Amino acid sequence: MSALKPQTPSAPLTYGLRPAPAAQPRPASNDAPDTAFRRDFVAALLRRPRRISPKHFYDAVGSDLFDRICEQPEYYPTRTEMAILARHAEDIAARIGPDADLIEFGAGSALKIRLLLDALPSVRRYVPIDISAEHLERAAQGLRHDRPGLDVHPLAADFTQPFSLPPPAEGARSRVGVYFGSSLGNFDADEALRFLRTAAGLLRGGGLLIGVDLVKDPAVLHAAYNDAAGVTARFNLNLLERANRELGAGFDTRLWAHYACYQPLAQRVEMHLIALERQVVRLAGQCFEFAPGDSLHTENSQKYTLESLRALARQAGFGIGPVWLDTQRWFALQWLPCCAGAVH
Ligand code: AVI
Repeated sequence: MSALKPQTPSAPLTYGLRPAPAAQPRPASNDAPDTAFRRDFVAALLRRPRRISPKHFYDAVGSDLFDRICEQPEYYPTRTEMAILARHAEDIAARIGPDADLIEFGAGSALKIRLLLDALPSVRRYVPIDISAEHLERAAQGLRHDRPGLDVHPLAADFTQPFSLPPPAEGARSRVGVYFGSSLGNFDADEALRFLRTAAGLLRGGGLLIGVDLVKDPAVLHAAYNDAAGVTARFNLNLLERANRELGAGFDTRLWAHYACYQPLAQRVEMHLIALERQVVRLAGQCFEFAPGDSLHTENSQKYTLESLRALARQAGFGIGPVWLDTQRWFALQWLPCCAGAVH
């Protein structure tokens, strides 16, 4: 971890942190549409400490950058989860059972579900849910093309807000959720419990297959969120670029640094954007001043133990089924059966 210390007195200050690539600030504007992003972004800058929900990373650019993070050698969660899925797909499919409707929360590019679908030819309907409509539609089209018999029903929604699922497909025996990628860890504790409770209500008679990242050597975690190619840094800084694109904000991203570090007491990686110089940014008719070292907290990525995950799942009303792990025990795919009940 770098200290907040200037490296050179003359050049732009980088405080030991990775400087951002050059950016094109846009003119400030007060007439950007009143979107959830605008409301949340302004509120985030007014709050102390400044903090925004990581769901706002995922515009089309951010979603593409996230896909690139998953390909970085240091970012082990995606390939580790894929390897667990590939190895145990038959066992997992046996738990899910025949004629299920599959609901995927935070589907993204729908890569992992393909491994499961191969082992579950009787799936009635696949409902990928994602906040990024563009990304979702692209993934759904690819899947329809590759699996012409599959009923793919994409839902562009923020599933942390109320939303409705399509009715069960004809002949569906159960509704099963999948939540890959340890995205549960991007919620705070209350949100995670709320999400799991909602899922337990929606998936009655079925269950939830959830992938979570486990507590491990902090050096491994540090590298995963500070990849050498700087893709995670670009992903983080894209939040400011998104504010420039959508809200006419005037952020100069060269004056901000990506900062990610593991917090052992909370067992989570925290990601921040840190101002490198004093600056004033106009946004939504207001001026926001930043001093060197000021932070915008952009993400928490909670790491779990099997015990902490299971305690949370039980609290939300799930039962505890088998878990599938990689040989290093870095990542877990946990089956959480729901109490019996009809498909609604
Ligand atoms: C989507 N989510 C589980 C990722 C994570 O690891 O927390 C997001 C991410 N942030 C930086 N790198 C990846």
